[in-house]
Amino acid sequence: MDIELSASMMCANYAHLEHEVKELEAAGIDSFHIDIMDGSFVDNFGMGYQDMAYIKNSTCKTVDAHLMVRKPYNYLDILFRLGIDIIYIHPEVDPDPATTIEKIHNAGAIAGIAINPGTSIASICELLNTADRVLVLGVNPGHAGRKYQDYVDNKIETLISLKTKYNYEIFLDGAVTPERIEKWSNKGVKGFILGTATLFKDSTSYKTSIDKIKNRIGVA
Ligand code: S6P
Ligand code: MG
Repeated sequence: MDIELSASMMCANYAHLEHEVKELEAAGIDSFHIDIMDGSFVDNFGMGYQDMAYIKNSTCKTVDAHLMVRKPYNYLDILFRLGIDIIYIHPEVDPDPATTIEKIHNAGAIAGIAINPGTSIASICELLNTADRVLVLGVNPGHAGRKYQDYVDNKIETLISLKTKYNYEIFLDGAVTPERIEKWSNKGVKGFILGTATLFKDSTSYKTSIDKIKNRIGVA
């Protein structure tokens, strides 16, 4: 089974970012996830321009930006300049999400739509034609350590059933535990954003946590 494990860098130790990146790489992480917030769409501020530049320049692995912001279109040029590989937008706060996705594609980046627990598939269905990825939030957005919303399970099942028709990959973000990785990877979910529920939970080393996940689902 080919899955992708991504580190949510908002949960890492900011005082030692370079060390964190290197340690995560050595532990076998596949990519880095960077949460960007505007204090308006969500009541928090995530990482900033300098953090993104620093992480992007410290690794050869892919780096994504999860834009929890209103009007994500306005942030794209800065992300293109930094060479961010994957950009997730929340369509419900973009006046024209299809144009934003087109602009991401024209810049050669991968485009994803992020959907909150309270966002229905019906409301974003047309965008599935153009998005490369769907980032399903299992928690309400804006903070690490939030409670998983069980009703999201139905949405993940529906998105799995539509994924061949529309040709996208599904990633899960928020309260991702080893149990959820096992359950959903078996059903066809491709990637998992690891935060305080798994990777940044306690003093367990990143390698031990990642090995435990990989052993559990039977990948080397
Ligand atoms: C949530 C954000 C996430 C979190 C991550 C935290 O708004 O998009 O990327 O940083 O999910 O993980 P956890 O395990 O603390 O929920
Ligand atoms: Mg995120």
